[in-house]
Amino acid sequence: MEIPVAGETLVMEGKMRDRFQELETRALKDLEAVRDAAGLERFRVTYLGKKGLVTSLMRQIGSLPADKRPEAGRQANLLKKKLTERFEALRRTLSLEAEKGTRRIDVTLPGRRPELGHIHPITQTLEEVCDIFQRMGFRVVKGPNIELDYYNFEALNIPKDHPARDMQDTFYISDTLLLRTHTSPMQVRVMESQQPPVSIIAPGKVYRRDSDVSHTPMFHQVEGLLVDKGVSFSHLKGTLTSFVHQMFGKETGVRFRPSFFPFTEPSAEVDIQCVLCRGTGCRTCGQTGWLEILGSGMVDPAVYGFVDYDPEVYTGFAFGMGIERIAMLKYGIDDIQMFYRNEMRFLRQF
Ligand code: 2NL
Repeated sequence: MEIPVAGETLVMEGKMRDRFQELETRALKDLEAVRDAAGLERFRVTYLGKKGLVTSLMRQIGSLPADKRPEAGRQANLLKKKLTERFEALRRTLSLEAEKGTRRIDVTLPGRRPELGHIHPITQTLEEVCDIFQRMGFRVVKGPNIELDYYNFEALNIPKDHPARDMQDTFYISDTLLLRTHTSPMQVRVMESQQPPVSIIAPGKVYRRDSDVSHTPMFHQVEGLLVDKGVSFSHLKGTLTSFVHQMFGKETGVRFRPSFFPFTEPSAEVDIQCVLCRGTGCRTCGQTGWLEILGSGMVDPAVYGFVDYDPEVYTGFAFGMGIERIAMLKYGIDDIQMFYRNEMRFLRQF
């Protein structure tokens, strides 16, 4: 570019004024072409910096005749002020535009929702099981987690020396108090308080001294009891088959396998066709094609003796299931401890 060279002797006022005019025109044209911070800085160095063109032109004023200097000085100051103002104005505009690019708000985006709490998968499963039985006419009863030894064991035909009472399995609080190991005690309390007909389910927490990959010291159970005149094993089969079909789908196969419980006779365990391999055999079902999901049986007449029901008049069936196990099968989870690690990434999925 054509620039007035520092040190060149300028004698004529007219020539000096032309140079100011020429510099201003060029500077404003250059400034107009500036698009970003880098261009702005180049402009500042070229014109306004210590070694810039405006400064160098100002230095030349000293070599003018004394009577021309004041006017030339005024011109120079005006030029510097004008360019500085335009430069600052453009700098503000550019920095606003840069900010727009990074901090622009897109008002069309959906808002960020606050994370809501939700029902734990075990509670969801517990409620689903209860809903199914409630629709079949069972009434929900709840009771204390700390129970009398009498309701938890004695009245359920589990006498003092029975292996199920082992210190290994039960959290005892005192000689007579314990953390309930099943929810049956509540059903005994109901039978004690009313004569048949009775049809109830007892959901809730139960406790056993067990903790490993397949056991937690606290887990959830739903137990059911139905006592009336003329209740038979076919009522048990029909009720539990209907439950399985509602819980796992009506195409799911069901089988009843002889078993033993101290409080039922006869007793049966209920298996469902493996939900993973659909009965062909896999790791989860131990190649059998079947999964055990609940225990059941006809209420042992010995139990009626404790609650003053006449075993010659009434019969009934009862069942019990672990909710963690049902939830694991339903959602395909292979580690029971997952339910109690409180990992949000796990829990959020339900
Ligand atoms: C299981 C097996 C069962 C019962 C629970 C019961 C309750 C009363 C009388 C008779 Cl009051 N029986 N409950 C009966 C059979 C099996 O549970 O595997 N639970 C997880």
